[in-house]
Amino acid sequence: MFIIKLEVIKLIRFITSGESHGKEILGVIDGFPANLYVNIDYINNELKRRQQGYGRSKRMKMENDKIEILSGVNKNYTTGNPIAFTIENKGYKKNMDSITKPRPGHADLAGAIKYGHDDIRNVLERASARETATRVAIGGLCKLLLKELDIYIYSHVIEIGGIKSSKNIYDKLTLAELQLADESLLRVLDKDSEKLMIKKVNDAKKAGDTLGGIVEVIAINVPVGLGSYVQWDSRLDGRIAKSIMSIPGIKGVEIGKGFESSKSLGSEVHDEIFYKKDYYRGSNNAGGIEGGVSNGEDIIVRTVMKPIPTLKKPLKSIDIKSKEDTLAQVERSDVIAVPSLSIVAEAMLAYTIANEIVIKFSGDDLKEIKRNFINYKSSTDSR
Ligand code: EPS
Repeated sequence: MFIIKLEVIKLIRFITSGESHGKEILGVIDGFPANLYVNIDYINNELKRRQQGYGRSKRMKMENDKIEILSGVNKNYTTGNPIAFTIENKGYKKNMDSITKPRPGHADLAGAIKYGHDDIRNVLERASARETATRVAIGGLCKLLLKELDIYIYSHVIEIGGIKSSKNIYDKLTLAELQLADESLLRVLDKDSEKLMIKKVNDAKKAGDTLGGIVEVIAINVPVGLGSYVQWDSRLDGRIAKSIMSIPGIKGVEIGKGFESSKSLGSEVHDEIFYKKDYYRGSNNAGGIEGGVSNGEDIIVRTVMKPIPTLKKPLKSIDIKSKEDTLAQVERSDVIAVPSLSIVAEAMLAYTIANEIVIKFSGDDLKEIKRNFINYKSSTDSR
């Protein structure tokens, strides 16, 4: 008889709670290392970045997202205890009207059937992308941890409604330019394409319609050796894909050249290996991950958001009470939320990488993580 000994692996875990028009939204983070300085202004600025972006609803002008930390932080430093926080909903509403006309593309119908609700309000209030504000706060905390190790995450929008930006990480884009995404209305770095995209958003709005798009997220200075090929669920690419796919509205995730790489020969895709003081590659089509393990190159993730399902010119639906033909519920909503997705995807990538850092460099205390990290980097051929 085999006895399988289950190892207790240190992990950063989080859950969120709250509804779109409830009093507050909340998060609890467990397993976060002690002794990290929590720069609240930095986290609040991350929340502000998520609220920017052309094409969002009036709700974003109304909210002024800020976190209030309730536990796990003392005199601005993490204690190693679970960290709990809230974000106020200025859009708090009591006794909202019931909804019975599910919107195609939203969680409305499947959620109402699954949980046995006659009122779809119970589904959509939680399925709302409002929840992503809590993820951005958690991502902000993770980014602060990553900064201590000189790891940074950037993102920008590379496509909206089928219009492509000419600048992406594989084409003409520099790191310096990437850092300018915050200054753009749509987080697009090709100004000519951005103008066309803004027109497309305006046209969709006029027509009572919505749009989706594609975001590119890049993590730099990630060390070799995060994730593992030894077990299916420890692969870094699998973990990244799961965390990004879990963002509302996401329909696809690519690592590196992704789907594009299937069109090329192996000799054109794989990144040749060189050595000068350390290993380096001639290209990074793999997006920084080989065999489920980070290889020291930048981690490149692209993700696709479907068009927002709440349409001013609604699609056909069925009233779940009468079972009669109807048109879907019309609610105040966004025409597009791809620029916000860009920040949420940064947050989820930051969380996933921070989690891998804690697994690999097993720290309860930030100082211990730093020691292990520096020691590892100086004792291996790794960047
Ligand atoms: C959302 C609808 C809009 C968005 C909301 C997501 O809110 P409201 O119904 O109050 O106008 O603004 O996004 C957020 C509140 C947010 O913080 O991102 C929806 O239907 O999912």
